[in-house]
Amino acid sequence: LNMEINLRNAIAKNELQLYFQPQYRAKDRVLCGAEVLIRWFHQVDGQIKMVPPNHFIPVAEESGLIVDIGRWILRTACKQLKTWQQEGIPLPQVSVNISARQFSDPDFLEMVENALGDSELAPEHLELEITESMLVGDIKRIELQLKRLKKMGIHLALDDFGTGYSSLSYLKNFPIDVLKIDQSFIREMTNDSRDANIVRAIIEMGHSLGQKIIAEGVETEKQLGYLVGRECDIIQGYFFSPPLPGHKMTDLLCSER
Ligand code: G
Ligand code: G
Ligand code: MN
Ligand code: NA
Repeated sequence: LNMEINLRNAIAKNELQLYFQPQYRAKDRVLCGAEVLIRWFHQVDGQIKMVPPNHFIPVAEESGLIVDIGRWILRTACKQLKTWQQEGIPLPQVSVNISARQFSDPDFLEMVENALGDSELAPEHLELEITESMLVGDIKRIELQLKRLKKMGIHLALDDFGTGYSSLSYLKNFPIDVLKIDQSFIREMTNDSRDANIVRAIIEMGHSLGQKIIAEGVETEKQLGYLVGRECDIIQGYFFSPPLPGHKMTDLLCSER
């Protein structure tokens, strides 16, 4: 409850910050996007402590605060990318995590439209990350919502792919552009042939459905080599970069220009 009260004030107190984790095209290592990851720098008695998102996002979800926080995240991400574009240091796209509660909010589509409209960011520069767990329930409503987002020109990515409970048949009906292979498969891939085989199968299946594949949590040259060999499209992970605060991301964009 304490955390909920503190979190309620976090936006107003400027305690939330966007971090950006660069994503690179596997075949030529060209920077092609960034995932937005939230950080909470909570001030207590003059001390600043970083509260990790796995601690406060669930609290934000349960309390419903995620609707306001998620709106702030999306709007801030769109504005930041637009600013980089205007400064001549463009990034092709930002990818923003959407939580289940946000996605099922009746005003979600309008919120996304407003974030794009107010920032004047073109929709093709925005990707939304949803998870398999959000694809169960009212299938007709979900399908309609995804199709409307697609029609707006936004890209859709399925995060943590392979760890949820959704049926693969959804991949046939839902307009998903990108599969993000969960870190847990990448971690053991070069030690455990079962993980390597799952990764290979996800890449082949995704490609056969016209999807791009992102590998997350790539930390080693060996993992990168395997993924490049299997024609994985995009690489994200500590091998290239951890999530960076905005000013560090600006430095990186300038150096890659
Ligand atoms: O960045 P980190 O690895 O600490 O993130 C931990 C978890 O928090 C991940 O599952 C990630 O999806 C989630 N998370 C990070 N940033 C956001 C965000 O902006 N919105 C939502 N809904 N979840 C986030
Ligand atoms: O659930 P989601 O995929 O959105 O969460 C991404 C999380 O993974 C973030 O907390 C991010 O900080 C973390 N992360 C990003 N790259 C790596 C990596 O190479 N190794 C590990 N262990 N974690 C990573
Ligand atoms: Mn994600
Ligand atoms: Na993930």
